[in-house]
Amino acid sequence: MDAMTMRALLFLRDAGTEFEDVRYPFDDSWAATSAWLREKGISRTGRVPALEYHGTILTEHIPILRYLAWELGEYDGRTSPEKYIVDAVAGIYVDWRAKLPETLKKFREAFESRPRVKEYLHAS
Ligand SMILES: N[C@@H](CCC(=O)N[C@@H](CS)C(=O)NCC(=O)O)C(=O)O
Repeated sequence: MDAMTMRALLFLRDAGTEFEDVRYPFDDSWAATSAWLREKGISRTGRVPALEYHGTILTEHIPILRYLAWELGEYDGRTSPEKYIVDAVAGIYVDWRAKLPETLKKFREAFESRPRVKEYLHAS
């Protein structure tokens, strides 16, 4: 399961909300599945996570979490300063998440360029 879907599922579990967990294989069949999800109106973007909540289709994991927080009356701040903190942390997370692939790529390159790792990788 991808990390974005995991966050939405953890949120639903923590909130004690009952839900049906439907998963799709992320393999060669994904392009057809994604088109089918769009066609059926299950996901507007053809991406996951997608949540149907009381008849409303929600995509984009952070807006899904915000929507659930508003609906449940939990997890969001109560005052403007509290709401600001929740939003600021979400903004920092979104920025961090956007840079993650690049960060992981750099980390992998640095790791794989270490002499012993290089030697191990090129053995056999
Ligand atoms: N901005 C979206 C991104 C969702 C996303 O990229 N989901 C991936 C799984 S982690 C996906 O559906 N990838 C398949 C695709 O892009 O066709 C969000 O925050 O929920």
